[in-house]
Order: sequence, then C-alpha cells, then structure tokens
Amino acid sequence: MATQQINVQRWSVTSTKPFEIGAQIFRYYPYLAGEYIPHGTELLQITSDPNDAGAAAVGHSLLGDTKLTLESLIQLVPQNTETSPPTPLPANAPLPSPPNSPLTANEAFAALSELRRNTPAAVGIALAQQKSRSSRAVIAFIGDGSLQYSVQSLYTAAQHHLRLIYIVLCNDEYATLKEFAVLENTPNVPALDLPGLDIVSTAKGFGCIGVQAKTNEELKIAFAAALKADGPTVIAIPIKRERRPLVPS
Ligand SMILES: Cc1ncc(C[n+]2csc(CCOP(=O)(O)OP(=O)(O)O)c2C)c(N)n1
Ligand SMILES: [Mg+2]
Repeated sequence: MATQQINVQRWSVTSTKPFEIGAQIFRYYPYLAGEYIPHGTELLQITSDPNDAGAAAVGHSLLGDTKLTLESLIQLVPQNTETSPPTPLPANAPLPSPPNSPLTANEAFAALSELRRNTPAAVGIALAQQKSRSSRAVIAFIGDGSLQYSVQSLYTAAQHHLRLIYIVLCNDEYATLKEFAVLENTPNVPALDLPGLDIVSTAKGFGCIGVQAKTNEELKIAFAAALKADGPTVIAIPIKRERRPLVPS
C-alpha cells in the first residue's frame, strides 16, 4: 500500500514470522475460494516489480531494491547460535517390506522420514553450509519433471563438491499437471508423459553420483552412502503412478 508506512524494523525483529525469499508469494494455481492467508497472519512483500506489488491480493508491498532491503534487514536479525539438528519428522506412512517396488511417493517419504526436505535452491543452501564449515548435508526433494527445469544445478553442486543429496521421485510423468487438467475440466491434455528419462545417467553426466533405489532398503543404503560421499548424489526412486487430487476433498 503506497499510502501506508511500513515499519520494517518491527517485521524483522519478531522471530516467529515466516520468510520466503526469492519466490513469488501469489502463485497462479490452483485458485480456491477463501482466505488468501490464515487469519492473524501478516504479510509483507518486498519486490522490485510494480506489477507484483499492484497485483498483491492481500498484505503490504514494499516496492524497492530487494537486495538492498535484505542487506538492511539482515543487520536486524539476531545471530543464530543454534547448532543442534532439527527434531526428526515422524514417519506418517507405513513402510513396505522389501522387496516392494515401485514404492509409492508416501512410502519413499516415509523411508526418508528422518530427513528435512528442501528444494532446488538447495545448492545455495549447501554453498552457505560449506562456507560456514557446517557438516550438515542438504536434502532436496524434487520430481523427475521439475528436475529438468533446474538440472544445471547438478553441475554447480558437483563442481563445488557440495554435501547435497537430491531425492528424485520418478513417475515418468507430470502428475501434478494431469491433476490440474482434472481440476480445470480439460481432459486429455497432451505431452504430460515423460517416458525414457534416465535420471541416473543425467546425474553422472553433470558430475554427480547417480544411483537408483527401488525399495526402501535400497533407499536407505543409497542414502547412507550419499551422506559419506565427497560431493552431491542423486538418488532416483521409481514410484507408482498415482492420482491424488490437487484439492483434497
Ligand atoms: C517454472 C515452472 N514451470 C512450469 C510449472 C508448471 N508445473 C507445475 S507442476 C509441473 C510438473 C511437475 O512434474 P514432476 O516434477 O515430475 O512432479 P509430479 O507432478 O510428477 O509429482 C509443472 C511443469 C511450474 N510450476 N513452474
Ligand atoms: Mg513426475
């Protein structure tokens, strides 16, 4: 809101505020009627794009140079002395007895439930970990289709010998877009199948370790090895093709 002054200092010093950096707040799908953000949540968008600021459905927009703003804000963030790892997430899906293949996506997550999840921005996080001499590995979960959108990050990760483990769930399709087509009543959208992608070879081609894990046991072995590796590992998990509605009923 151009007419309202925003107290940036107030936003930065309260530690419970969620921060999302480097991505749009309002994404394009799926639209569902209802509140944009939970009641009581405050939202401040910092953007250099007047269109994004103007299109913000709720909250405040601070229009300006994002980098300069973040550099100012970072001065106000208290130094984090926390070094202990986060509490493991509880396993919320039953593990199959091996051999069971292909795993469902939930089974793959359950087999890895002691991990934290991350995104393709994992390379940046892993670089920061390396720079701060942290021994923590970074885990990035991504689909076989989405990996193609940021595949060059494998090269950067390999060149920097990052402690980064990519978990790639391979269903040979853009499942989300198929569900999107269902939601939008546009059946039979073409080109949403992705057969023939060899993720293990892709990983090796970019200089990473590449390994396939078909069962939860193979997954645990591959993961343990990845933790000890001197560089990034890509673990490709073939998973069942499942239809799960984008909007839970
Ligand atoms: C940059 C960008 N391009 C396109 C999309 C649209 N999109 C949403 S989900 C998706 C496919 C994801 O496929 P995959 O990673 O294989 O995951 P799956 O849905 O199969 O679990 C695409 C292309 C997007 N979200 N962002
Ligand atoms: Mg997929």
